[in-house]
Amino acid sequence: MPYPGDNCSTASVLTAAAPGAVAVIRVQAAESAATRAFEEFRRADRRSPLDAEQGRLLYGSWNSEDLIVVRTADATWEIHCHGGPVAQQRILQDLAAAGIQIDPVNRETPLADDAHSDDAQIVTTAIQQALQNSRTREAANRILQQSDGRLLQLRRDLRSADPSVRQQALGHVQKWSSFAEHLTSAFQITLIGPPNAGKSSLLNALTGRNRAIVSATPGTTRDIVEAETVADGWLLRIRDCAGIRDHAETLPEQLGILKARSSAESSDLICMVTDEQEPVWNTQLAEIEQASGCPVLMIQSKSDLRCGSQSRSQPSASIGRLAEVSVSAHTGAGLSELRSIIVQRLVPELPEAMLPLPIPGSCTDLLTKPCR
Ligand SMILES: Nc1nc2c(ncn2[C@@H]2O[C@H](COP(=O)(O)OP(=O)(O)OP(=O)(O)O)[C@@H](O)[C@H]2O)c(=O)[nH]1
Ligand SMILES: [Mg+2]
Repeated sequence: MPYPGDNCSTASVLTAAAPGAVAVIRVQAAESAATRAFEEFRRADRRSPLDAEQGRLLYGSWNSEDLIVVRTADATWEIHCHGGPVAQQRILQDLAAAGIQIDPVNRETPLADDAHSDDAQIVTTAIQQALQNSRTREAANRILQQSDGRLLQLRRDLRSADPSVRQQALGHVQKWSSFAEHLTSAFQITLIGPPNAGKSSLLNALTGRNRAIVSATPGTTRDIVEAETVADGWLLRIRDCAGIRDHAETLPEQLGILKARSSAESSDLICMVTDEQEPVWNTQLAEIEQASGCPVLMIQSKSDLRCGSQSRSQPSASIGRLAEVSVSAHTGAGLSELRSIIVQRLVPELPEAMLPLPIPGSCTDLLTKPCR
């Protein structure tokens, strides 16, 4: 889309009129007006929103307030600022001073449909809360994409839809609910395996932190140790647990194993770590694998100790089937492959860019509550 003429530059507040945590101001402006307007936007790297790629979040400040600017089309930007009226007003004044005409009352916003303003409020609140809770740029981007009115449109469509169409829409909510939920919360991954398999070393290597104690003494880890990392834009909370064996000798060891099993039960993914050099498999590990309600990924550790001719296609002697990835926490070999496989297991499919997503909280209510 070309830049509009100077006298067609406009700014509209897209969020509801009531004060909220975040306000979104859309600016459609001629190049000269946009240049003047964004003079107030400061970033350490001095990058201008006029040159930004579409969809990239630019963090910066405006009148000493932290905010985000995102270019959504050639000549259109969104300013995501504090939702208080004073903060919004100061930005609108600066935009007006730059020659941009301010739309009086959210005229064009899909979120301000008077007839269904309670629905609009639900969506606005859910998106604001989700944005506040998102921890990665990719997640924030996906949530922001939802603020273009698509959720309200779906709601409107559902009002007039027959029951089978409504059913389909609910199926859609179901299908993407885990995806949407993890835009604001971490995936839980549990590292399970026999003692000394290299679980704690793997936790440290994957998260880049010296979080868990590593030692050559089997049974070092007793309690659960967790740490977070981001892979392909997804937040992962990885838990390292006590090594599992069939005849635990002491009460602390038995309790540690119970905790490990319970963590595995509440996980989104179990990583079964076994040391190919010292294959150990036991009935408890087999039980955890069989009873798991989530995907199980087989990992061979300590690949640096393996003879050169062996590769990841070797079946694990202990498990009797293929390990899916071999890693070395010491050399880092296989770690990036492991990260990719973990993400594939957790997010096997991505929604199309234009799909409405059941953003956690009220959005799900909005799509599931009966239409008036
Ligand atoms: N060569 C090599 N040694 C490793 C690797 N990962 C772990 N180790 C060694 O294996 C031993 C056990 O490692 P840990 O990470 O403590 O194993 P664990 O599974 O957490 O053990 P427990 O907590 O006792 O169940 C230590 O001596 C580590 O240095 C690896 O990738 N390569
Ligand atoms: Mg350990």
